[in-house]
Amino acid sequence: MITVPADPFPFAFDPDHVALLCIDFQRDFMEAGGFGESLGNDVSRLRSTIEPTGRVLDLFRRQGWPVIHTREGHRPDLTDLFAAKRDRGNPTLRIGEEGPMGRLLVRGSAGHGIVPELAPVEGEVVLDKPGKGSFYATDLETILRARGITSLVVTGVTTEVCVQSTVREANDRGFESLILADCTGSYFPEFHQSALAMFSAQGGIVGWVGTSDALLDAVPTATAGTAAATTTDEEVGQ
Ligand code: C5J
Repeated sequence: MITVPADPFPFAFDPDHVALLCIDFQRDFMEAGGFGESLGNDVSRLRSTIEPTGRVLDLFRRQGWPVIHTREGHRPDLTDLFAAKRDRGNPTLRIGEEGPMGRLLVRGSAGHGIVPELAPVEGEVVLDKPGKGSFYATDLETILRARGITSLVVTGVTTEVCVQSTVREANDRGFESLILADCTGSYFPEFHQSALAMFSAQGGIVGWVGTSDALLDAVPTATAGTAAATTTDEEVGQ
């Protein structure tokens, strides 16, 4: 077992049963001209997550531990987009409309892709999801159970939206999540802090909160995972 200092108490995981979740590090949320900016957000607030997440990704790749990337978005014909989601808010552009990086939050457009710094490599799962939670309308649970994964290290954006939905869904399914504070981010710093506090409150009611450094320090350099290579989602390539 590997034990990582965390709130509310150390997070212990078996390296043969752990996976890294990289949630929605998409250009549409992280770069100018995307969906996040169309909603009036300052997307530069998410950029600080890239460097530490890159170091955690390197760790998982070195160890041979599974990595799963998610992308929020919709079919080009928008048949999986509820009106309730399409019409919410007062954006300059709506989902499916043409922006500087192609159609907003539509699979296959440039903006839907993951930022180049954190791009998936061959053998990593890329999971497309129409909602906020990564378990909703996806085969994530099947993928995790088929691999015997019980522990999740969670990174991604935004903390109080897709990360929060996902870790709550994971918790209800019996998975244990370590959410890395510096590898998650929000357009609203106060929401980031509040969401992290909610995860670890009440004895870890949703999960554990730690940092990339604490995780990196806790993993012995000689430890090599035995997990086999992951499968790539064939439906949509990066
Ligand atoms: C949002 C997400 N914020 N990935 N999506 O709409 O958190």
